[in-house]
Amino acid sequence: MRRRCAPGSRDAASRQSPLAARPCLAPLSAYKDESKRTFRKATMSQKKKPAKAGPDENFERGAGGEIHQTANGAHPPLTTNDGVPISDDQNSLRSHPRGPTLLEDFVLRDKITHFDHERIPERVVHARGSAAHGYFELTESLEKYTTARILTEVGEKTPVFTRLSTVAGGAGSVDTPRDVRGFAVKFYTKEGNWDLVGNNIPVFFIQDAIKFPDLVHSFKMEPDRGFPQSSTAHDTFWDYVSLTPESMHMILWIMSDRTTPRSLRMIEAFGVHSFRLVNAKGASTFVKFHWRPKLGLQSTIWDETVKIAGADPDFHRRDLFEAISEGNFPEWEFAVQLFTEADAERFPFDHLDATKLIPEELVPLKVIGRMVLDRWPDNFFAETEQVAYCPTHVVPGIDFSNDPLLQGRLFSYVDTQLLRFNSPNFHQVPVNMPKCPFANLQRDGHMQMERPKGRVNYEPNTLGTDTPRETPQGFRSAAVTESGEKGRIRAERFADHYSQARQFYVSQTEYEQAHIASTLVFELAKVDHVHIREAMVGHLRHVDEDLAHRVAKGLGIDPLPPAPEAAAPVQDLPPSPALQIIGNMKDTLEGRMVGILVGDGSDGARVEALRRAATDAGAAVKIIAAHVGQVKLANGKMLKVDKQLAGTPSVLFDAVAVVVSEDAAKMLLKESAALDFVHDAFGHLKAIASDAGGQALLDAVHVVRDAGVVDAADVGAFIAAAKTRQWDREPSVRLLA
Ligand code: HDE
Repeated sequence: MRRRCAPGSRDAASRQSPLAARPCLAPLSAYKDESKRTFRKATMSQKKKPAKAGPDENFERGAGGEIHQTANGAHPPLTTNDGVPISDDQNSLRSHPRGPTLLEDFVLRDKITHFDHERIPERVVHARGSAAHGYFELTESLEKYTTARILTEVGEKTPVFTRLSTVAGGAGSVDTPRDVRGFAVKFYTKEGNWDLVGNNIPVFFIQDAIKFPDLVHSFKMEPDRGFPQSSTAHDTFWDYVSLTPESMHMILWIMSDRTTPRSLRMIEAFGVHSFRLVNAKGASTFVKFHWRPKLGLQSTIWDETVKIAGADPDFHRRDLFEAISEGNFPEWEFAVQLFTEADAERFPFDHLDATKLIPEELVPLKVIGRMVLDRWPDNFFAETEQVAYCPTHVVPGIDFSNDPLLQGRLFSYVDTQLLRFNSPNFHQVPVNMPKCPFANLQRDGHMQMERPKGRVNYEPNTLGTDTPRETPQGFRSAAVTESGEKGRIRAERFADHYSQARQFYVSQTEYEQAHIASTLVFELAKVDHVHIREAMVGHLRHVDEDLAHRVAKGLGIDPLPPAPEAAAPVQDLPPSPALQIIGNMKDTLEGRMVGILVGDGSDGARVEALRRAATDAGAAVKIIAAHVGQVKLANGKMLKVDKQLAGTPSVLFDAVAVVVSEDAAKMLLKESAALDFVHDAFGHLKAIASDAGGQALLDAVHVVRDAGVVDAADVGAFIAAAKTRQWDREPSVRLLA
């Protein structure tokens, strides 16, 4: 069996290219004995002998000059999905060289059909996500409260797979819209999988699951025009919200900088609902779950966020990937708030209402463990896309509460996975499979991967000698007494829609309050219908009269519209500083990125001192210049350049330094990217270090010295300033509402 090529053409190609210095007729004997190998074996042999990077001698030219790769010891033969070796993967089967393609070409159809089916329906919400493997380690036992081994076996490391997502945009949308971030953790425990599917905001828009489709329809792109892709700044969202007072608390959170995180490694996350822990005696305690980032909270400023979206649409995914690849493993503390039914009775709100949080000042957080993400998935589709989280996945010792939002979620997620996978066997996809033994008598179905043996597929039975049986250690629901009148009724205590929104607002620093007010103006200014803007300002009057004034002024609304009637009196709850971002930031350069702009003639010693100090403080450092390659320093040495200025604006860094010779500065004054570099760093309240050359750029964009603009020679001052943002600078660079 020999492969045919167009007469004469191969010889012509061989004369031109060393690649083609191979016989015209490639013998299929290159595949000899390969037919006996299974695909799995071939893959294993590939692992043993890593493939050489780049072209090797196993390439040849085809009739049309195309490149064919041939099998050898390291590369297994290419086959169809049925294992048939393929001799030519570059040309479909034609009736003659210039003739139509033949329907019998099963190699073509095998490949194209599979390609046509490459996508599964993207998630209706949280479609864009990034994920990583890691582990959870328990540091304090909750034995008193639960039998769950993952919460009682101190020191045990439980594998996890964690997916972080935006909510509104599609799978291909940018990483940095103003949006909630999903935080879904699959714990592969010894007693089965536990999925804790949370968000980076501790409350939700609505109190009842029945409202979810309307909420989602309102914030996703508008159905007639197909935009905006991943933004709430449009009429339908605010129309819905203006008619849904229970969403006001969440609105305050999403208008804060919580929805513009600097990095997924720097977000706090929450299980949102109350769950129950059940102990060995069957007694249950309520629990709220919290994740706190080791690197502290850090957000970006809106103008910065907007520019990041253009500079790097994959900003968060890349950041997570690079951090994990470099061994800077993201880490979160795991904490719980525990309370009893009697405690809950005394709260000035109903904890079953997902629009309410329990302030830390009321029920303190107890840190009981940590999660470290230390391995990027091998394959995005197989793992990040196919992971299927379901809040129903709990283990013995953890149970649900009656939160009506959670109750609805218990139905929704499995239903969604059935659509996405078109199969009840999605638990057999490796990323979803429990790592503990599992067995039952469920059988068959689309894409069944298992081959159960024997004749017994039912229970109870007498015929099966090793069929699975119920166990006393199995899951038991908390024995809770339920009574009351059946009906479509919302509990009276759910009626307070404004008190915690007010508490959130008054708990913020003045900078954060200004950002909330400005974001509301920005979002509502994008709403065309004036009555919707006015309705929103009316709601804000219940939250804080000053906030309503600021937003009304920004929208040109005068006089203030009336506030709608509140269903319950608005309470003045005590401020909770734990709700701030600024209060939860850490003065650190750990996990941050510093950019140093250089050029030919830069002072090498100065660059090196800055680089070393930033690296020692835990930051990653990138050298930027007008071109990549190298620059020649003043001392004649060459310095490697990591990034090109035009594609690397300062929004990608937490602090920047400009160390350029005066000659280089003259050139850079003609480069808008260089001017934007310093102008934006200043506007985004970042630390800037500059030498005399750098000063010329600063002067050109009217950057004035302040605590965060320092001499490049003063490395200590730069590092100290780089660990935080210069909040006091903000009024001089931005007109906030
Ligand atoms: Fe979700 N949500 N959700 N959600 N949710 C989904 O499930 C749903 C809610 C959250 O990385 C979907 O597999 C309903 C609250 C995250 O794969 C879907 C309700 C919280 C993720 C679904 C809510 C979340 C989802 C879409 C109201 C925070 C991404 C794809 C009753 C506690 C998980 C999928 C991942 C995903 C339904 C409300 C978090 C449609 C009906 C509250 C992090 O099933």
